[in-house]
Amino acid sequence: MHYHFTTIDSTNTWAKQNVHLLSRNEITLVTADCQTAGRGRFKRKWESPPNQNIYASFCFFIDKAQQQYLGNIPQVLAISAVQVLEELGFQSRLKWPNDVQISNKKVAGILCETIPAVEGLCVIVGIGLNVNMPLDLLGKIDRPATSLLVEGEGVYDLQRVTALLQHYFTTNLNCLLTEGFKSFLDLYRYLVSTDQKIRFHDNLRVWEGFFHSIDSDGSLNLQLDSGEIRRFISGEILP
Ligand code: BT5
Repeated sequence: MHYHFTTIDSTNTWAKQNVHLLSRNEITLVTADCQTAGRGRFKRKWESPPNQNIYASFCFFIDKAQQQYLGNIPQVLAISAVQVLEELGFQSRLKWPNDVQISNKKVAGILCETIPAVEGLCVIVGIGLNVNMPLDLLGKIDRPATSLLVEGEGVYDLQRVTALLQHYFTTNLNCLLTEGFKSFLDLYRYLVSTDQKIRFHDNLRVWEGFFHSIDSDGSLNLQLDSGEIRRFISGEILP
């Protein structure tokens, strides 16, 4: 099932408000040409100008046993975006947990939300991927941002890029939910730069330390000055 809108407030918000329209047995894709209230994490805004970028939410149901992989779902969508970009000729990397970057500039961001459902959860994982966004609009964003147009050669077909993303994510999600994150761990560790001093916000307070490693479940291991290693399953590395 695929719902497409010319203009919508946010594809994630629409999906959350219309759970009854989402398929129980397959991924429902919700896309829009433009978002008037695109959302990032922590109530931040996602710039969503018309007809330039991909704004897509993948919606599906997981059962109780699969909930152990919830934190890995946005990571696997980020990996899928990297694979799409690679197929298009771009080398990208990840900033933990799931920002997609080209040359240290953000090209895609991911927002994963859930709603309680019978015997499990409805997962709504949204991605904004800057495809044909020009430099002047990117320059208005308060953190370094880029697009395929700026990094590559010319304009990209949004439908083709969306179809590629749908293909990779469908395959990867199936693998995650049946086999677990171990199949992605080597690639994820390769794509995320560790071994650096970072400031880290865990939704409660700011930590300073050394980004020691990625744990086997995809979480971040932060080494504090005391030598202690603390494991975080969510939060963000501060700029
Ligand atoms: C994210 O949040 O990166 C999640 C973005 C998810 C957007 C998709 S679009 C489809 C679906 N529907 C929605 O409403 N949302 C999802 P966060 O890590 O909090 O990053 C937000 C920050 O990224 C902002 O505060 C800006 O600094 C920056 N930013 C905003 N718009 C951007 C853009 N188009 N490209 C790059 N960076 C941007």
